[in-house]
Amino acid sequence: MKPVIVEYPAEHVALLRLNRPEARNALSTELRVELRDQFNRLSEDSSIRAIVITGDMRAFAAGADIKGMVDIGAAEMMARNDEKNWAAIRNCPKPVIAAVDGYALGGGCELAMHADIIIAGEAAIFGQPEVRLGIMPGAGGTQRLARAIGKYRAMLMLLTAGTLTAQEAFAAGLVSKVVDGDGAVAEALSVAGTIAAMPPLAVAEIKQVLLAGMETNLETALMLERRAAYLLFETDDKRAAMTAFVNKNKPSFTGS
Ligand code: CO8
Repeated sequence: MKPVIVEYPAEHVALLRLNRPEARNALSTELRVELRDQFNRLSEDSSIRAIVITGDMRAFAAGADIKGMVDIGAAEMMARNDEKNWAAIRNCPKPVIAAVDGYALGGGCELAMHADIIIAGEAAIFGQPEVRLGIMPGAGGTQRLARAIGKYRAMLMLLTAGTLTAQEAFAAGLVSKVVDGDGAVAEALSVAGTIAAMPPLAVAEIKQVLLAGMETNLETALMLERRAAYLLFETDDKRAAMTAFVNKNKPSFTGS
């Protein structure tokens, strides 16, 4: 069985389904390498404008594969160079939308937090329970969680292995939107379709500036924003979009 299933449910949209249901989509080395390869490929594929990543109804992903970590030490963890796998997702220039149903724990929660938008089914559960295993998050779980929900809620979750329901995660700022029943993937695809119909260069600049701006001071971030905003005035898609507005017709975008 392939650890990641790739589908193309709509024009310009790719859907990645984690496919280890028997292990609650635990992130085995094989699965991570496959995810890395897919993200590297989709990042380069100019026909793809948005990527949805999901698991199944029981689990988005229950974290790193604990069975593959029982007997390994620090040297082997370093040799695995898992950072390379995460970097492929982190550096993806296209918008990534996580559709989270069921458990998003440990590395699974970290994977969701690599996305730009998180759509949660109402039964989703988020947590970083690594402390229970005598370890801690290693793919952004302490840092991205604190940035998303603040120090005090993050500390409580991380130090007690506590979890958040979808609604709690939404209220805390970890989730973009909560949907009823099994509608998370459909909603994520709908959002992906909306983004895919936008001018791709504007989408790419917004993603890059928002993320880079969060890592720097406001003045520098505002300068980055202005530069990127000016740059977009040189694009064919800006001309097409504004001309279509004035002429009251529908533009199509080429990403140039
Ligand atoms: N790894 C391996 N196997 C898993 C994992 C996992 N993370 N989660 C579930 N499974 C397996 C179970 O072992 C079980 O297998 P089997 O049928 O062979 O016994 C099968 O999936 C089904 O699991 P359950 O019977 O437990 O299913 P439930 O629906 O009752 O419970 C839970 C689901 C709540 C998700 C439960 O399985 C659980 O608590 N899983 C572990 C969650 C966890 O602790 N995640 C954190 C892992 S550590 C991590 O992600 C970060 C590591 C960072 C390292 C540092 C890097 C630098």
